[in-house]
Amino acid sequence: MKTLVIIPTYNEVGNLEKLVANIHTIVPQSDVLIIDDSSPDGTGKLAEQLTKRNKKIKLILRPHKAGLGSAYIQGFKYALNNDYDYIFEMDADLSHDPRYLADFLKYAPTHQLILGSRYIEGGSISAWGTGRRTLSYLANIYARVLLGLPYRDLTGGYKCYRREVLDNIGLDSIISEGYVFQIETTYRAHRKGYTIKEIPIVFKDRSRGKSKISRKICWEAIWKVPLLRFRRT
Ligand SMILES: Nc1nc2c(ncn2[C@@H]2O[C@H](COP(=O)(O)OP(=O)(O)O)[C@@H](O)[C@H]2O)c(=O)[nH]1
Ligand SMILES: [Mg+2]
Repeated sequence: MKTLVIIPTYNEVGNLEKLVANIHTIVPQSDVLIIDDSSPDGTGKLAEQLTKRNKKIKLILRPHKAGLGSAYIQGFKYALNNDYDYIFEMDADLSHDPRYLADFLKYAPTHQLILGSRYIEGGSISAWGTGRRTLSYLANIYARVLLGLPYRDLTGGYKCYRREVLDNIGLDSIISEGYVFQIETTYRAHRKGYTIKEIPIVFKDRSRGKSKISRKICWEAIWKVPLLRFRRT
């Protein structure tokens, strides 16, 4: 099975090299696709050097910061065009421990979408402050109730898709740009009837660099989640 780990980056120069090395320790067979939006801190230049050293590292360099959603869509299309079977999403900031990649792969033969979950037994968040925890908790309840979804963690970005999911959820009609993208993709997969499984992950706060969450991203989630439901009818 061909496996691809997609990592969107914006100002992650202090995290990227270690992350990619740790990924390859756990899943040496996997390719890694970095999607960098011309980070001012030189993440893209570092990524270019990494691709020269290792054929299993790929890079898409985009001219401007254009959001997480469009970065992932570009990565998903790359995965479909290059015949990958298992496609991962993962943050670059070392919040997502690569050791869980092995857990995801245990379930991938039997489940079409696997969600790394902070909110089921065995999962947790270490080190986020109360404000960020509350925001994440409320965002999850909001999406779960409005969209009628049974999953506990809808906003996480550590996920594994089988290719048929990406092929059939309609990548070109996705409306989300920021973090609500994670909710929209899981909602679409659920509505198509794909088998979805949550596995526990311990989420660590980033130790280097800054979070890109913003008011704009939060507002987008508030108004787009009901819109997703509305578009259904
Ligand atoms: N290419 C790209 N990556 C982004 C963008 N916004 C965020 N990211 C990356 O998406 C991941 C999650 O962002 P992060 O700031 O850690 O969010 P948080 O963990 O929710 O605070 C990280 O790998 C970021 O570098 C963007 O506009 N473009
Ligand atoms: Mg993060």
